[in-house]
Amino acid sequence: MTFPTKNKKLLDWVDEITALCEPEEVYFCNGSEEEFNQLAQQLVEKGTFKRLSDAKRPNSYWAHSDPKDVARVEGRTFICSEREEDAGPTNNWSDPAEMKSTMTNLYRGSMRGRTMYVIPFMMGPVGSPFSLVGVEITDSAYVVCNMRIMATMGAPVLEALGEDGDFVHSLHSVGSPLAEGQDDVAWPCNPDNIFISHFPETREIWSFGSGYGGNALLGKKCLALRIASVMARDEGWLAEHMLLLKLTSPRGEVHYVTGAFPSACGKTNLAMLVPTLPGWKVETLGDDICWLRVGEDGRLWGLNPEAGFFGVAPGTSYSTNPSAMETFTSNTIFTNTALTADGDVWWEGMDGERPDNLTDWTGKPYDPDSGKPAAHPNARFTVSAAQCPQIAAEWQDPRGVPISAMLFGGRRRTLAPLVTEAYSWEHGVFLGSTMASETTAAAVGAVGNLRRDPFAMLPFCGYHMADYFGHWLKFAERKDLKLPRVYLVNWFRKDENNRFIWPGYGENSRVLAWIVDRLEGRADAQETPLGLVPKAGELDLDGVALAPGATKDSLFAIDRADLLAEVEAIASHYAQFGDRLPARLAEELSALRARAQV
Ligand code: GTP
Ligand code: SPV
Ligand code: MN
Repeated sequence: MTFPTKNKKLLDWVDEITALCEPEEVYFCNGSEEEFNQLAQQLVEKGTFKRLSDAKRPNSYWAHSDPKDVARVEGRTFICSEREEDAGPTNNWSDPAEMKSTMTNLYRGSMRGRTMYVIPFMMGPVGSPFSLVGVEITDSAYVVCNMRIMATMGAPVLEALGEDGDFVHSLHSVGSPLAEGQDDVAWPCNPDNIFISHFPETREIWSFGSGYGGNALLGKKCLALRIASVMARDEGWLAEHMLLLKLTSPRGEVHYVTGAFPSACGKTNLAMLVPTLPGWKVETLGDDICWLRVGEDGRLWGLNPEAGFFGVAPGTSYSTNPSAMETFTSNTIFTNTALTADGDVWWEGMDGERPDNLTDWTGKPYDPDSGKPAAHPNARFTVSAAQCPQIAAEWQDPRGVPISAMLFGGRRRTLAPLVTEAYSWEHGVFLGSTMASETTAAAVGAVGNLRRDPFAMLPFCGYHMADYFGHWLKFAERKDLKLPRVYLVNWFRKDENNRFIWPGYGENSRVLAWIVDRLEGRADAQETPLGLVPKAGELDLDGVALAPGATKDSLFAIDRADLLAEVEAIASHYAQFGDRLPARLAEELSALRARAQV
């Protein structure tokens, strides 16, 4: 086959991987709709995809994975920097040469009997100086179909690549070669040999064994976060696990806001918020990743590098997230949701009654008495961002948009108030670096355990976490900058009956409104040990349905014993970084301890 590129690095690499992985054939993707349709049809014939009813959800597909391949695998994710200390205590590290040798053995012949797809892709809008080009080589047509939604593919990418342009080498194999005449399975994978490896110095990604989400769609977490965070450290910008939204107040004031929440903690929902407060408007720019750079005006400018959403399905309904529901009415891939008898998708938390005769996410008839959910808790939809009814007109502006405020948040049943404003940028870095959240189904492992997840980047920072804190702090040293204000939010406080106190979703607009009032100098705040909270009457709670018996105090009260325990928990979290922890953060901790003990 002749390839539509003269890029020597790419042609050489394709040859090298072809020789290593021994695919039956090599296919160079052009990103066209026709190509997508052909691959989707092949996946239907193989049983990987089921086409949904065209009357219900045109041009959409349902897939269900191997039950051993349902989420990111943090324990098998590696940062293979030259020096172990550069990966830091929060990452798995492996020597790059050793990892390459181990994985080369795994890749040898791993694509036998399969087609090897070459996907040139771009993260970031075409024409933006900030966009990054990668090439993913994969033996999964499911990955190709998802990548076409999540990234830019095709001619503009090859043009940007040119004859000698470089790209992030992103290699992926499901690790399931087929012997002569062997039948394929619907979801090939190799769950006992998963490796998601990153080589930050050479900007390479090697993924093996999993076909699911961030393990396999390598432009997303692997490139746009883990590799990009290292580039950002070296070049003075930020690559963050953040949503990006545009907020317009009833007075017409426009503010762009980012939000860093851990996986399955509310980014997509906040990005597509439909305000309950009259006159407010939210428009969406991104739901998972934001790259931030200093603009000529000294502000931080944010850009969503993704073209689509890979969003959590369970819990999504017309009452919680109507915009998401309208986004995936067509042209969508659903993975690990349940399937209805009439060829549509369903999941727990969707509007209305649970339909009868469901097929569960494992492909079997659903037994409602099993006590198990019909959809996997990490079931996802893959859909183009352009289909979102409230997408902001400027979402692909090559310059990005200027950020007024950054939110950090997580799931904490206690302690963290509904909203807290940082005293300063440095205090904001302290809040980000000490974030904690209960674990979710987005990663393999136990759910509901409180863990520190600094900046929601614990699984995604490609270098030493303490150096990353230092990188954030450096922005404060530049006196020419007009940095955004930082807020900590928590939609997930619970009462003694384990009920969420705050209704969340559209009602979160009340918190956004207070933040704009702060930015515009209209609202007063009150000091607490954790930061500034709204003064009495400054947060509009008129008509809000809190959990029975709850008051504003239930959302903001800081229990003294909890606070003292938190100080010690932060101290032990920081202890893992030793001398590498920036002095400023140790000072912030001392200041918190002093405020807590008053
Ligand atoms: P990733 O794609 O994994 O990074 O997740 P995310 O941060 O985008 O989370 P998402 O918005 O998909 O929400 C995850 C789950 O939390 C869904 O089940 C939501 O319904 C639920 N959720 C989101 N926002 C709120 C909220 O304000 N309150 C409550 N109680 N639940 C929420
Ligand atoms: C996350 O886990 O934060 C996700 C889903 O956004 S995945 O792409 O699988 O990482
Ligand atoms: Mn995410």
